[in-house]
Amino acid sequence: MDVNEISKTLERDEQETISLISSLPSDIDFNGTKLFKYQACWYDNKTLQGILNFQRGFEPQETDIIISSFPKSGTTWLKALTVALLERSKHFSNHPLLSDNPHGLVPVLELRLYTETSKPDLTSFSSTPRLFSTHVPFHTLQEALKTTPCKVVYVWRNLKDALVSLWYFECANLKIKIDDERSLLESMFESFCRGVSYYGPFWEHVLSYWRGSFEDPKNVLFLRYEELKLEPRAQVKKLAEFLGVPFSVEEEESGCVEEILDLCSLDNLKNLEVNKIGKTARGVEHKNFFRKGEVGDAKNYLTPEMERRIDMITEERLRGADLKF
Ligand code: PAP
Repeated sequence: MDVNEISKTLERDEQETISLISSLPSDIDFNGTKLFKYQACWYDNKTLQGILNFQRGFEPQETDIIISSFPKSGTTWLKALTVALLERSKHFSNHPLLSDNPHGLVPVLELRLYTETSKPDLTSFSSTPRLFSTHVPFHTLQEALKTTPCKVVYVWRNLKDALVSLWYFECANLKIKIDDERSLLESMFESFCRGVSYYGPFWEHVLSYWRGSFEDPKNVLFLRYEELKLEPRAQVKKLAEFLGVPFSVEEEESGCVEEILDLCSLDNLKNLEVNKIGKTARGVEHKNFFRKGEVGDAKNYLTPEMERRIDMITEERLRGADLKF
C-alpha cells in the first residue's frame, strides 16, 4: 500500500469508528463520564477508539505474550514477574525493572499503542517475545488476535479489594485526601454493583478468561492475586512453565525463584528510584501503582452491608463457575 492508500484507509477506519460508537448503548459512570457498551463491556470514548484500532490493526505473532486483567487486580505485579522471568539472565545491576516501571516495559495495547491509530510503529518491539497488556475481556481480545495462538496470562482479584484499590488510585491521581472522599467510594460501589463501570462488568470479565483457560489451557493461564500472595513460589513456577521458560534444577537450587520474587515484591518495586519519581506515558505517577497489596483490605473501608451486597451479586453472577472469591 502506498502512503495515499494508507491515509485513505485510516480515514475510512476513523469514520467507521465514529459511526459505530454513536450507535452503541451508553450510560454514565460514577464520575459522570459517558461510557459505551461494546461487546458486553463498558468503555469511555477514547478507550473504545483504542480498542477498535487494536482489533482492526493488530498483527499478532505466535510468540507474543499478552498480560490481561480487570483494572486493579495485580497487573503491575504480573508485568514485573513476567519481565523478571524472561530477563533472568540479565544481571540485576542492569535489569530493565531498575530503569522503567512495569507499565513502561509492558504497555497497554488499547490505552497506549493503539489510542490514535490502527497502525502504530511497533519496531521498538523487535525482540521476541513481544510483551503487551490489555484490560479487555477475552472475547474482545480474541477478535484482535484472530486465530494466532499467543500466550495470554490473566490475573483476577476479589472485586471488593479491586474497588478499594481503584478508589485509592483515583484519589492519588486527583491528589485528593482519601478521608474527604468517602462519597466517591460510595458512587464507585454503586457503579460496580450495576456493572456499569470502566471495563466492567467485573464478573463477565473474569468468566470470559476462566472459560478461555478451560478451552485452551496451553495458551490461556488464569491466575488469582490471592493465590500469588499465598503461594508465590508455586505460582511463579507455574507462570514460568506456561511461558515456556521453566526453572532448571540448578536455578531452583541457586535461589533464582526467590530472587525473582524479591525483585518483584511490592516493597522492592515501590522503593526503586524509577518508581518513586517517574510517570507513565499517560501521566500517572509510578508511585500510585504501589500501595498495600493486602488481601481483604476492603473490609477496612466498606460497610458490612456493602460487603454483603457485593458478595451476593458476585455469588449470583459467578454461580456455576468453580471460582473462589
Ligand atoms: P493497574 O490496573 O492500574 O495496573 P494493578 O497493578 O492491577 O493496577 O493493581 C494495583 C494493586 O496491586 C495495588 O493494590 P492495593 O491498592 O490493594 O494495595 C497495589 O498495591 C498492588 N501491587 C502493585 N505491585 C505489587 C506487587 N509487586 N506485589 C503485590 N501487589 C502489588
